[in-house]
Amino acid sequence: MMKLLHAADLHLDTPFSDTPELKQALLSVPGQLARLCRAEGCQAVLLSGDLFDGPWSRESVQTLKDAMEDMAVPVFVSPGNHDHLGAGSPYTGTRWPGNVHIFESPTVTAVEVERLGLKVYGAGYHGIDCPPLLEGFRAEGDALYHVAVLHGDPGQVGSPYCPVTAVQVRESALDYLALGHIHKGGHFRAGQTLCAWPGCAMGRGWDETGEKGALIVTLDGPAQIRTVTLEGPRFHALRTVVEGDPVAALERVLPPVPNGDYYRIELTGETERPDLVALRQVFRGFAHLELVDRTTVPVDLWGSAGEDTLEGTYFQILRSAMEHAGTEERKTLELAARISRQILEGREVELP
Ligand SMILES: [Mn+2]
Repeated sequence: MMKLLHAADLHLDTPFSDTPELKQALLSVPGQLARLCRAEGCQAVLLSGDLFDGPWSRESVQTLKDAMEDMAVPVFVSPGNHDHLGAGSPYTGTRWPGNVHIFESPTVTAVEVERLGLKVYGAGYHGIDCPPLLEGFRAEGDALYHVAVLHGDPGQVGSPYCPVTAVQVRESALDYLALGHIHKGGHFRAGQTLCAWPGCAMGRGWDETGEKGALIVTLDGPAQIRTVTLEGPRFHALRTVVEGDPVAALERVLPPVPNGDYYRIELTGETERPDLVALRQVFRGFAHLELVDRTTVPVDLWGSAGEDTLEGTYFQILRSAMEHAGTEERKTLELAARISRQILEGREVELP
């Protein structure tokens, strides 16, 4: 059986201008991958590009090299759009450990690890975009296992980032296609081939929420993947409806035990304005808690109903109609009253 570790989109040296404390966390990712590789007994490692975010530091390059050496198995890298092989690339300008193979050709080439019966195909970006490299590609030869490592976009046909289609995947005759580029993990099967992308290795902001990590791939018959979450901060963008007690509303979405994750919580609903300062105090155990107040002040719908004014008569008519209406019609009448009230009070009209 063949066991592989697949990771991508580390984006080392991400600037983190708002959250500088995350620099060190991100720098721990290569070491975590090395420990995972050893603990799982992986026989090779596939790194599908964007290992660096852009301008790279010596410290990050050295950290990655040390981790790769520590993996002590063949490591294959396919540079992506963020870490392409153009001028100043860390891949061509510096020496890498002997077990590392960087796919430097802009077209697909292959390397065979004969003692493993493994043939690995790959290519590297030479600029910020890349043509569809798998168009017309087909794995060939008598190796036991055929895998490819690429930075490619499985989502859009016209993508400038090596678009990958289900037809290409089916025709590839690969056992496994290790992609990078899309930061939220995913996979699909086409023909005998499993195409998967792990997503980014660590969440770096509000657009990279939830658990992040790497994939353990087993090739023994049809390829199988298992996601392993890495240590590091997680971003959670959540929303809660306040009905009365805002503390209860937050307790519904926050875990019972505070942690160091990043939470951005939108408070919604029709309620008295929540006191954000007091709420932050209640939940001070959460190191990174951002509260966004999107609640609206309650509307006194029927306040003037029955008064001897045009407004009072109007609301009285709506209220009387509601008494004889069915459930759906009641909802419509209440909505009419609500919109009318919002207009009368000069508020923004909120449609459901
Ligand atoms: Mn990326």
